[in-house]
Amino acid sequence: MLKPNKILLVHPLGYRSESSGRDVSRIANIMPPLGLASIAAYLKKENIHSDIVDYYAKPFSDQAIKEYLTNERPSFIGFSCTTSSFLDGVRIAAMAKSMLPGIKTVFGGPHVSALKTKILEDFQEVDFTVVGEGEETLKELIACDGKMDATSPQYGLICRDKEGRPFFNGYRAKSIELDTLPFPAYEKLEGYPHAYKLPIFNYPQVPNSSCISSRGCPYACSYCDRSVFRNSFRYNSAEYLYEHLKYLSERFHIRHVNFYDDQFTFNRKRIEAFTRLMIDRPLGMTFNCAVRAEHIDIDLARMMREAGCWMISLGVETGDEDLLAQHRKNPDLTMLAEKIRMIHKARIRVKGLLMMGLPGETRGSIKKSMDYVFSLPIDDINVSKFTPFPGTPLYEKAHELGTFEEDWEKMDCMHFLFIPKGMTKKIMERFFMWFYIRHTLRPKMLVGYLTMIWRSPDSWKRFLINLGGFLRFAFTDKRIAGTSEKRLPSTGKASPYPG
Ligand code: B12
Ligand code: SF4
Repeated sequence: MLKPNKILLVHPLGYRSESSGRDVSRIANIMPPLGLASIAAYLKKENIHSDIVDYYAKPFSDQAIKEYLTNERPSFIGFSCTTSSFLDGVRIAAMAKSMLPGIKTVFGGPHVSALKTKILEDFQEVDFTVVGEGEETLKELIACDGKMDATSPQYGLICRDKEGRPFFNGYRAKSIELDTLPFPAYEKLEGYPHAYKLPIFNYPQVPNSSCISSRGCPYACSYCDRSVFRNSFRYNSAEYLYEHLKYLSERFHIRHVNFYDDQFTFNRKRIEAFTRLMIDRPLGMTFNCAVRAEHIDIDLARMMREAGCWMISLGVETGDEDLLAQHRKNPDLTMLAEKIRMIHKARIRVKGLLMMGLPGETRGSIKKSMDYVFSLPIDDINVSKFTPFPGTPLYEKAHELGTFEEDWEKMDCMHFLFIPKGMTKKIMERFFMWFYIRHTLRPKMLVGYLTMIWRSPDSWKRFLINLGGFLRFAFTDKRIAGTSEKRLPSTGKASPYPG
């Protein structure tokens, strides 16, 4: 007999556990699964018991899951998946079903929200998927012990009808008001906060954490998957946000927070009020956030700095105006440069987020991106390899715009799976490496990294301990060090779509 009202929530790794120690991406940062933590807190309020297993923080968790299933016998197991971690979730779901045949598996997150009924068509291991935000839909699913079908009135859920055909009866009519949600159940993440680490050189103090204070983004960039929260913008009030940080500080002694909101400053009034609270009633905490250049000005930047803002990330994507116009709709590189200089003037570090390999990318456009970035006071960069994710406007057209190897397990922005017309993988890899080498070897950057010895001493410690892994990545371009990356055992389903 399985226990109703009980669910094990799992954050899969996406590849074999044995590779985790050599995964340069995991070495560089390990983030708490905030979606699962939010769901767990919400379920607790609704008297539904949940526990969380996070393979990112504890890669060798198969045994822990087996023991949990044997001892606790939950009626549900739920998975939070991006595209690259989805097949690992399917592997664990199969393992759970082989141990407890009656257990019901439910998947949520961007990958299943984007692909909707296709997931249940192709993966028998998956009983339900939740499209969009998960708190209320999962509660309803567990409350009726999974006895939902195509005739049930609930929205946001995909299940199979009596003939076994996947069925989606649409999005939920109303989104959650974020101030009604309890703070995420960080306490259910084993080892929190010390098991989690923000990206190296991205924080001044430890312990630190990531945090979310809004959902959704009204823009529609061609490479961005907004299948979960879509195009509205909902947010926590300044007061809620302040109380959230206070809670993190008092309960877990967090001293720095990285906001992963898509549009932290989209509502200027909210951030003004938040900065006032942080200035008037200081918590001794610093924070980072990401903004779009249109939504920052010098007064706001100064207030943010006074409130503890340490670093702001901005999507630059490319220094080529034609490419920008195609993919981001606001090709004003002059305005972007002004905003970057302005943030720098407000004494906030600037991180530029770039993407290489968008459709239309050429040698010329990459060179333009380098020249643009190196002409600006940008302190840190992140260049990701463009990947056409399901749910993005570019996904459907990817095969027309270049060659695309749709291998989900490798869709982690660290592999060039899409090659734009006129380019080759080899050229792209060379430029990618060249971009980072040129960036890092500039005297200004070298001095900047040196100042991190006192501005972020913990980062230096981590950097030196893992120097071998980073150098190997720089020269072999392999996310997971070794002769070949350890893949999941083949399910024969790596990509059910034409490649
Ligand atoms: C923070 C973040 C990260 C962090 C940490 C991710 C983590 N551990 O959770 C880091 C930096 C490590 C990261 C890495 C990557 N990320 Co990321 N990331 C985000 C970001 C900005 C916020 C995620 C978040 O916390 N959201 C807030 C919570 C509350 O929402 P949520 O997690 O989606 O959960 C809700 C629902 O999805 C649903 N749900 C989720 N899980 C479950 C489970 C069940 C059972 C149910 C019922 C429901 C459910 O309910 C939740 C609450 O409402 C999102 C964009 C976004 N705004 O969401 C991108 C995003 C998820 N990332 C993305 C990508 C591409 C990546 C990377 C591949 C590359 C990269 N950009 O670095 C890697 C892949 C890592 C991996 N193996 O999964 C894409 C995913 C696209 C896709 N289809 O895969 C997104 C959507 C960005 C985008 N717009 O394109 N990411
Ligand atoms: S890339 Fe940023 S601005 Fe563009 S749609 Fe995605 S979240 Fe919004």
